[in-house]
Amino acid sequence: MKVHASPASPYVRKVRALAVELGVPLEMVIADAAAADSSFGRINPIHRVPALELDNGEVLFDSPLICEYLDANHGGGFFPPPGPERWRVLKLQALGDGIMDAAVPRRGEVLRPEQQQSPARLAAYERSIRQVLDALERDVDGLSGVNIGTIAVACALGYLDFRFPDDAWRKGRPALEAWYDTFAQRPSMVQTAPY
Ligand SMILES: N[C@@H](CCC(=O)N[C@@H](CS)C(=O)NCC(=O)O)C(=O)O
Repeated sequence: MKVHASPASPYVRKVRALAVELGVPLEMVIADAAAADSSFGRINPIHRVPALELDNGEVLFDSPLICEYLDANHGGGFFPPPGPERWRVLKLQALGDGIMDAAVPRRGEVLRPEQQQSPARLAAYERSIRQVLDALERDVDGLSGVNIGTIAVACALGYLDFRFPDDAWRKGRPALEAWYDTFAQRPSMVQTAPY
């Protein structure tokens, strides 16, 4: 199996970290999802990474789907079965992905020439990130175990460190900081650090 990927993408990291946890070998193919020509559209018509190319040529995209596919076909355990624990873990994944959904376009916005940047959009991205971080700090006990939720949150925090080190997200959030410092030492996180 191949994952079409950018080594900086937190969504890609989530897939790769889960694959390491599951012990599934994944070949990483660097893709230019935003390429002006349409070549990547033959892999993923949405033009986003990650995209998982199966050995039979079929392609899956959107990181939650890819992660669930890997879990279902390679041992499982990172997506609980239907029931309260599953909804809790999927909600955690949504919070991690929510940070990514704000931080990735925020990065795009700050790369635009300054006079073209939208202060309102930047403020909205920053507010989402701040409020998710505050929610995680309030309910840090929910970050127990290793599952798709805790992996997603760790990848999101790693992306903030990578792209927005001046945010100092740890300030005022000691419980989240302590949790992340431990989780970030997992081999799945160390081996998938963004670059
Ligand atoms: N919901 C998607 C989001 C994926 C996504 O936004 N990936 C970014 C890279 S971090 C991308 O491919 N961007 C290319 C573009 O927007 O042109 C997922 O979970 O996989």
